[in-house]
Amino acid sequence: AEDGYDLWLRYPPLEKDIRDQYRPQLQRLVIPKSEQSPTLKAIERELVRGVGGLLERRPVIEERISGDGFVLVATPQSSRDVRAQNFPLKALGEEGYLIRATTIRGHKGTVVTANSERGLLYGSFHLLRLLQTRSALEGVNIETRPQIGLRVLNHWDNLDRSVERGYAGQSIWDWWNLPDILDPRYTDYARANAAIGVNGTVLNNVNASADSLTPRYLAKAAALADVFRPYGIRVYLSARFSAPVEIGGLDTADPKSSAVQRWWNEKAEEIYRYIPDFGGFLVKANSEGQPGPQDYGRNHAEGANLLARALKPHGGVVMWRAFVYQQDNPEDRAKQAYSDFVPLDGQFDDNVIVQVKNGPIDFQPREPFHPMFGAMPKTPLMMEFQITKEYLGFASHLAYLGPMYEEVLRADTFAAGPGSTVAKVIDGSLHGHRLTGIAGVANIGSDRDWSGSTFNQANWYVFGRMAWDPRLSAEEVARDWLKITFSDNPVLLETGLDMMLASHQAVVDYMTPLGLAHLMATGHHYGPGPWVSDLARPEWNPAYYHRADKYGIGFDRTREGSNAVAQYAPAVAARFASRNDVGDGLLLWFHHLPWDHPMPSGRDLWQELVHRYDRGVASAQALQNQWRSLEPLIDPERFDKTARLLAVQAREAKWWRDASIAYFQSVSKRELPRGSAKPE
Ligand code: GCW
Repeated sequence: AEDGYDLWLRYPPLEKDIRDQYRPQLQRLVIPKSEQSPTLKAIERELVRGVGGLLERRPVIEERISGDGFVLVATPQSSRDVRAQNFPLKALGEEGYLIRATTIRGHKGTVVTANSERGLLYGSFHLLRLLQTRSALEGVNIETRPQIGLRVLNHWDNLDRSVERGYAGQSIWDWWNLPDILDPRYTDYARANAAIGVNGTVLNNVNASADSLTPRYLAKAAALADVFRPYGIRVYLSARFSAPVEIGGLDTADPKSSAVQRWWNEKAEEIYRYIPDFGGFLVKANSEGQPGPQDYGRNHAEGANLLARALKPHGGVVMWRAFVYQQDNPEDRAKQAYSDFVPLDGQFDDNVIVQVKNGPIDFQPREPFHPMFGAMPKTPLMMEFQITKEYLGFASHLAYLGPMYEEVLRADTFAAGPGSTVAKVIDGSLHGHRLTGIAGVANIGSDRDWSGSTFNQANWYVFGRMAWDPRLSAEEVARDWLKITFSDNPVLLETGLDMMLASHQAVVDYMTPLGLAHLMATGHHYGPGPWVSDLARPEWNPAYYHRADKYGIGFDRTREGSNAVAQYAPAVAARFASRNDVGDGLLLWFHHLPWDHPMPSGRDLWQELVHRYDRGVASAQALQNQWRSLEPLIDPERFDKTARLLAVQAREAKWWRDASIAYFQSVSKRELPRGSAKPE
């Protein structure tokens, strides 16, 4: 059944004409030494399954190439035939690969080669992707290596199997039955991630329980690490800063205490006994009530280095989060992380990487890029994207996040002159860092389709693809995904692409248009709540963000306001500070403007706001209609579930619009513009 379980590892028979073209090219599979290596075995299993399924004919497994139509998967060390070809592998590093059509000893075929078995793994998945997307093998010549080193999923999964901000069931980690029972799903999880190049996973929530570092749980994490290892995936854990007190019996977690340093050193040694290739720690400290170094009057660098020194002898890293803002701090929340971290540039140990959310507040439908990107040249910074849609309609709404990721990665920080994109900050090229990373907060759960809907899978997929190559466009990734997930029917592709590429802006329009942010209902963040203004922490109130009153709306972050613009490089600051140049998308993020402010459309601000809400609703309805038109091209199971979700989205887009406009109208006291849709 098409229940979505297979993700992008679907290998149904290709169209007959395409299949017939491929068959002679993929007759025999040669993977030297696969008997000894779990990774090579995994490759062989995948290729047999993939080629066998797509072409409805299993390739023959051979020791040595014996005829045309071979696929040789080997490093120069494992195959003399590869060695003899002298492929240019130097530039491919540890994980890159080369796929090339070639002739060996008179036989025509395809070689997948690399410097390591991990490279072979990624190359083999790429070969399968070529078939899934019906790309020609004739003359194929692909050379690629990942631009970013650590490409990791962050699971906000708790030890009781609940998932913070998870909307696809329970955690897939069955802690109770681990380590003895290994759900086959763990292997499929590893396959799916390897197929898109994800090479790390943080198993537990950043709001961490110290229990995850106890022997009982380390044994469970080790069992998962054993499953993932052949697929090139390392395990990391979120560490609770106060663990030395909670599970270590110490009376302090102060980084300056030698007993505390000793405790972490010993803990690291213990962890590496369980998991010899353990990746390291992810830490949320002094953020939203979590313990941290500031509890002892120490700063983030002192806290991060404490853990980094414990991991250092074993090769582990600390991913230290910059998502911090304090209770009772009067500073604009959008400025606080920069204020805390930028002065510490140069003070972090070399195995610390600071993990920064894409924007300065919190995964809002649209935010400007975080001002820390480019502002800490001496410190490696990694990106944190959210794949789960906490603020974008959970798993129910369709919002393809590719365009949002692309917008952020391509944003120019001007940190070292024009062209200093966020992508170049995080791939290390701008400031010459070797330690590089990108994290995605997973949208994975125990649901049969992993992510709560078919289209949500595309967000996991695009995260992986862009982590490998941040210069990819959202569109080309969406096209691949549609072909793999459904088919390459041109109507389906055209309509599907339209839907995906319009969907994120649609959500922005009906939730937080024109650069507004954080208008969601309290706590769960589902549905509108712009009227909320009485929460104890002011910066949790939507009113803190929109600042709407009789005269106008928006957050003034110019010099006259919070001056958050000054945290950006001068060229960027000047653009953001200008009402005319900032652009519609972020207008009210940076400016407080009167309701009658004239917009480029000829409407005034109030009319424009209403127009955007209407436009969002219209887009949500369009998604629904477009999908309906595809019914004959899609299997009933996935068609129906998606159709139902799109109906929910269209209904809730109206809810968002009507509630938001009703509220803003009660403040602005303005008439609804003529021609705008009447609230229902
Ligand atoms: O987006 C917010 C979420 C919290 C989350 C926090 C964070 C894990 O509402 O649930 O906590 O961000 O990123 O730490």
